[in-house]
Amino acid sequence: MVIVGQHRTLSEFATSAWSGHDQLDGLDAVIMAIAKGSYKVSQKIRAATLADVLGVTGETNVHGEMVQRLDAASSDIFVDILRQCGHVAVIGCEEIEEPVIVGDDPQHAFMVLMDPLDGSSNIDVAVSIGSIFGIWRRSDNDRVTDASLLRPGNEQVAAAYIVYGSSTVLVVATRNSVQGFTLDPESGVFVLTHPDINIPMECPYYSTNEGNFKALNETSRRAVKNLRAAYSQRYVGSLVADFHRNLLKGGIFLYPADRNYPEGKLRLMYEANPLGFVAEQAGGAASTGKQRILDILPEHLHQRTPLILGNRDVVEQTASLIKGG
Ligand code: AHM
Ligand code: MG
Repeated sequence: MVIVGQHRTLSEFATSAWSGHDQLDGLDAVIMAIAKGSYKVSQKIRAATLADVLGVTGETNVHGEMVQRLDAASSDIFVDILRQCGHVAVIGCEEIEEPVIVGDDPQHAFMVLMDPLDGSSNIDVAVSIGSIFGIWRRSDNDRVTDASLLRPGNEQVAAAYIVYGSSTVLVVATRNSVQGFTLDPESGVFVLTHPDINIPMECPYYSTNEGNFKALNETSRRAVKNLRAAYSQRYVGSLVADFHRNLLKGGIFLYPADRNYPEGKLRLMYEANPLGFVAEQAGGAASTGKQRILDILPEHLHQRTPLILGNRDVVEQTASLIKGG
């Protein structure tokens, strides 16, 4: 059953909200490119086992074609589609060492940083995974270099993520609002299903890897114990899926620095900044425990960070415990 007719489509929303407005002019094309890419990725995910794309890069499938891992395939899909959309100057990608420079004509007004397939441990076990995008506006007439992407998260003009779960949902945040769209798998069209998302004040859930408890320092252990005492635990192990649930239902995600990851595990530019932006625009917060995520001045593209993300009050309380307050 095609449900598009009853809802406002992403394309209709994008044209009215994200084109012709100063800072956001052209954002509609970038978001539509992301949506188109995510439809292709969602189809690949659904067909993955049958299509034999879960193997290691370098294998050959029955058609004699090289088999691509799903994360490499997703990266290629989004890079191609963002290049072609005509509004993106440079792309930074978790899967690619160096930034992909597209061009610096005035119309190439946006810079995109992305984790094309988040939740690597869940890719081949049929559990929800996602894609994450941070979007910056290029300063007019600036030449685009590898260093152009090293900007703090508070300069993002938009951020988006897709969760490939029991349904495929695209959430887009700008400084005006956070909107959620669900993919109609028959038509390939996204429709507005979650207008004006605000994170609930209540915080029923905390999401953290409890298996890491012994590797935490004393203050982080205290913070986790505090969460245990107050909330139910939910942990998918795909950041996008954990964040999406907490955004809609209320909750907090925590991945502190630990013995295995002294700088934290998650990536500042591809994961923490975009989801931190979404969280803040929805009334939540994002912190390292010591500072606001969006205030960090990045030193390199692939740097990691501790991350506390979600309900504002609980993020602040948890950060203060981790700081040793
Ligand atoms: P990835 O980008 O390779 O998928 O790694 C990031 C993922 C997040 O999606 C998730 O929150 C976290 O790693 C889970 O880590 P762990 O398995 O250590 O709990
Ligand atoms: Mg990831």
